[in-house]
Amino acid sequence: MFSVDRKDFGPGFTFGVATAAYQIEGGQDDGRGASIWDSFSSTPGNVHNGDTGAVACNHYELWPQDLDLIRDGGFDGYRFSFSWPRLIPEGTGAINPAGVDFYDRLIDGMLARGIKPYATLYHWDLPSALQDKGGWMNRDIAGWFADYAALVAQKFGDRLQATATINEPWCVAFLSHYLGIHAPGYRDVRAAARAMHHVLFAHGTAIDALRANGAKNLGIVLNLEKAEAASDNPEDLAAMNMGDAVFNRWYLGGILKGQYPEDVTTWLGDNLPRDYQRDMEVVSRPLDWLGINYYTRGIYRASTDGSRPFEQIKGDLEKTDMGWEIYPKGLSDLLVRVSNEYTKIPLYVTENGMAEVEGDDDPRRVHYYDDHLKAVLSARAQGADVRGYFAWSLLDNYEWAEGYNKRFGIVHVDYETQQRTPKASYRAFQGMLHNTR
Ligand code: IFM
Repeated sequence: MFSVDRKDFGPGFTFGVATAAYQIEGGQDDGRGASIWDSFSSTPGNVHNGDTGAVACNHYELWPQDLDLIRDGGFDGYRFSFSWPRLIPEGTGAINPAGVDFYDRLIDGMLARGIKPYATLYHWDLPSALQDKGGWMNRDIAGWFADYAALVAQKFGDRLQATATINEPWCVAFLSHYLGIHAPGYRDVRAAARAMHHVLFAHGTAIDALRANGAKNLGIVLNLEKAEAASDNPEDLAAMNMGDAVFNRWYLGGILKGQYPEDVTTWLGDNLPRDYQRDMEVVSRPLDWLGINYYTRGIYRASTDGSRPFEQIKGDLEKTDMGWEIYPKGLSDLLVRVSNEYTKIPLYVTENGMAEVEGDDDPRRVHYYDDHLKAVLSARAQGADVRGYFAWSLLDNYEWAEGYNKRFGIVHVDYETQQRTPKASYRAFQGMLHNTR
C-alpha cells in the first residue's frame, strides 16, 4: 500500500501509466515499415542477448486486455506512442491503412473504458527509409515530421486528450548520436550536434502542424536528471554545470526560452547546423504543458584525461537494476526548478519507475513509487503546478539496449506465454485509485 492518498493530490490530478510502441507492440506484419530499432537490435553487440522488439508484449493483438488492466487499476490516462513506420511505412508518402485501423481501435478502446489517451508522436522508432537520408542529422526531418504530425492530428486528433511531439530528445540526439548506445548508434560529435538542433526544430514544426490541423493540448516530454557535483572543487563544479547544460538546459532553454546554453554552443562550435539561430522561434513555439520523465540524478566530475567536458560517476545511494540511484528528492528539486526558472505552464511527470527482476511481489517498487509520489506532493507544496503522474511502465517490456533483461512493469509479462500478472505495485496504485475515476 502507498502512504499517500489520491485526495492529497487534489481534484483533477491525472494518474496514468505509460508505454511506447516499439517496446510493447510487436505486430510487424500489418504493412508496417522497418524502423532503425529493427536493424540496430538485430546487429550483434548492440542489444543484450540480441533481443529485438519483433514480438515484445504482442500488444498489437492483446491490447484489449492491456486496456482492461489500465481501467481496472483505476488509472485516468494511458500514455502511449504512435509508431511512425506503422502509419507511414517509408516515413513520407503512402499511408498504411492497417496501421491507421490499429490506432483507431486502440484509441476507441481507451475511450470506451473511460481512459484518456495521452499520445506521443515519436518514441524512437524512426522509419529506416528516413535514416537512409540521414535521419535526425538531416534538416529536412523537420518537414517529414511535420507531415506525420499533420496526419496524426487529422486521423486521431479529436479523440486525444493531449499530444507530445518527442519523447526524450536528449536520448534521440545525444545517447543515439554521441554515446552510440541507442539506434542509430553514432559516436560522432557532428552527428550529435545536428541531431540536438534538428530534433527540437522538428518538435516546433510538428507543434505548428498539429495546431494547424486542430489538435489541442500540445507538449513535449523531456528526460531530466538532477545534476550534482562529485566535490566542491571548481573543476568538478564546472563539469557539473556542463553536464547540466548538455542534459537539461539545452532542451529547457531551447524550448522554453528560445536560447541554447552558451557553454554548449561554444563546445559544439561549427558542428552545429549553420544559422541554427534562425530556427529558434520555431523551436520555442508556445506549449500547453511540459512532460518530465525522471529516474535518477547525475553526479559529475572533471574528465580525468581532459578529453571531454565532463565525466559521470556512480553515487552510493541504493540502486535499481539499471544501476540508477534512487533519489526522490531529485524529482521535487527538478519540478520546482523548472517552475521557478523556466515556465509556469502545467507540468506532468510523464514517466517515473524502476527496473527490478522480482516476481509479482515487488515491495521495493511500491516503496519507490510511494517516495516519488511524495516528492510530487512536495513540489506542489513549493508552488510547482504539477497536474499528473504516469508510472513507467504498465508492462514489463523491451528495454532498448538492455533487451528483456530489465523489468519496469507494474504488471509482470511472461514472454513465453504472454501471460500478464499484476504485481504488488499495480495493486498499490489500484488501492489508491480505486473507484475514483
Ligand atoms: O524504457 C524507457 C523509455 O522508453 C523512455 N524513458 C526511460 C525508460 C526506462 O529506461
